[in-house]
Amino acid sequence: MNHSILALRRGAAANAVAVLVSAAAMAAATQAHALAASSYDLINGDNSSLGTSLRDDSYAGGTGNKTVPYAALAGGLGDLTDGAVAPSNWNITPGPFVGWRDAYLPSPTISFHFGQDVDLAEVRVHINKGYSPGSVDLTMGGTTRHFAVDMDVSGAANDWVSFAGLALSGDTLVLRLNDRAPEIVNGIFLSRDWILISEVTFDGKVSAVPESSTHALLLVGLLGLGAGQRRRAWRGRAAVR
Ligand SMILES: [Ca+2]
Ligand SMILES: [Ca+2]
Repeated sequence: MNHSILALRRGAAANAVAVLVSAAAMAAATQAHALAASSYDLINGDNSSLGTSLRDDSYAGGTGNKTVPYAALAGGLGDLTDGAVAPSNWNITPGPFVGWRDAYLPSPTISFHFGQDVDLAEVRVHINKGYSPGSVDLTMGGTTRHFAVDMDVSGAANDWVSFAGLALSGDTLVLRLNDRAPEIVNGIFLSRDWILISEVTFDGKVSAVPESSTHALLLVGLLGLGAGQRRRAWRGRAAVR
């Protein structure tokens, strides 16, 4: 009688461990973290009025000529995902920026590919504050989220804007940077005739798959615990005899 209670307690403990293992595995799979795009497509940036490059200078791994303004670039990665954020204004550090003139491309659209289905929670865009879009549209899996962009233009030239609470799922994100009308801010005329950005980052997780390897591993773990319980229960009975 005593050993069967003991075995039962051991079984309960093993089940508790299994539940903990399961919760830990689920948490690891479901927590949002930085997601990397596998490639992106865009219309290349332009050269500045100073003749410096506001093109996607580091674009590689895809098709299109990165040295030609407004050339179609596809299938590669470049300035927008290289981890480098413009440290200063475009006339001092033009290289990190990709910029488009509204006379040629007022609302540039960039398609980011993830290579698998992801659940996207947040997108951050690093922007030159004097040349920001008026708003953005984020489209994924047939759903579009619209956000106004309102950046304080005082202080440093660059900052980032977070678009959070997206709850978008799919394998491709289309980011549309909408044209901004000229305006006067704090008595300063802002022509808004360019949009300049230097980096785009993503937060989310890979979408859940029904037959995941995590579940298969958990099943193996549970079977192993069951075998251990049976062995211990048998040893308990042998010792009492
Ligand atoms: Ca960058
Ligand atoms: Ca550049």
